[in-house]
Amino acid sequence: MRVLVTGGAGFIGANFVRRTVETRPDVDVVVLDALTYAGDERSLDPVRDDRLVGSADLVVHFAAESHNDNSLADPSPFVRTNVLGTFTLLEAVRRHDVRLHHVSTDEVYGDLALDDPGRFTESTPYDPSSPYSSTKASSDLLVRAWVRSFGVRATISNCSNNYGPYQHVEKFIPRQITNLLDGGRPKVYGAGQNVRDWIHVDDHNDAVWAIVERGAVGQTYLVGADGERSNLDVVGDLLEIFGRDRADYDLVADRAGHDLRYAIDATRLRTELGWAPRYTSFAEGIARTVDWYRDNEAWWRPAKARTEARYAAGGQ
Ligand code: TDX
Repeated sequence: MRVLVTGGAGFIGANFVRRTVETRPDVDVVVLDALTYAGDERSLDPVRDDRLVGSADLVVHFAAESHNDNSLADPSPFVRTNVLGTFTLLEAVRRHDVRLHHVSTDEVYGDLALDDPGRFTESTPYDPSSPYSSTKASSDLLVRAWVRSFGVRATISNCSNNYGPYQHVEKFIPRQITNLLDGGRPKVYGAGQNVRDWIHVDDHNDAVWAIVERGAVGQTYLVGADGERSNLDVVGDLLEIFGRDRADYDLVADRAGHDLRYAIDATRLRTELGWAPRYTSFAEGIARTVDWYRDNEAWWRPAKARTEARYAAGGQ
């Protein structure tokens, strides 16, 4: 089998590629990636001449602009990459009748109240809040329309917050780990009460393979590992790993429109496809992630200073 992975140099895509190459010797992987920080639709230019898609049995579409804070500062690359990029890919898989898996986010469903007993399911109405999540929601809707109108063989997954190795230092967990490695303090938006539903990136990518191999074309699957934690809980755990006081963090300016809580009900994925997460202990997963950042400073160091300078300019 030959798989084309868009965004294969990004966080989740790169973990998908590494894991696939390590565990599935029968699969050939081709990566299509802009190889710059700022993804843009040109990352999918090669698709337009069809050679890459035409020679693939499967396309897994990770390529996206993914950071909410960046989407607030400048939404335009999000529209180009997430909406036009997905459209471009859909037209290519349609022409060549190639199976597509589209990787998306739980943020398309908006947010939940802290005390809401409910969680997101596949039938929760779309209600995105940010420029980022609205462009991901748009891309999901394009995929659904191409399935219905043109018979494109596609599936969609909407996953909760990922953590693990190779995540950019702009994101919450790597930012705090690298601050702590530098002897600094975690920076928490608002009052730190926001809740995210954390899943290890390997568990997410195992779910992607389960959907590709056993999922129903046209279906959407929510991916989550029952990992709800407040941002203050996460920061407290990280501080403890570093032998620091759990209260040794700074509260900084809140994100505009900041989603309060995400929570995934992954019953369909678990019961219909038999998927289960292997990282059931957040404490263990996060400790291994801290070790990875400690051992791989050369990977994250180049982006750290400019990322922090950007946050500092915004009071964060
Ligand atoms: O320094 C920070 N301090 C802080 O308190 C940063 C960077 C974030 N936060 C908060 C904001 C969120 O409540 O931590 C939480 C997580 O923030 P992010 O890592 O920016 O993730 P989030 O906005 O939840 O979106 C992530 O999960 C869904 C990914 O970035 C998205 O691409 C994915 O779709």
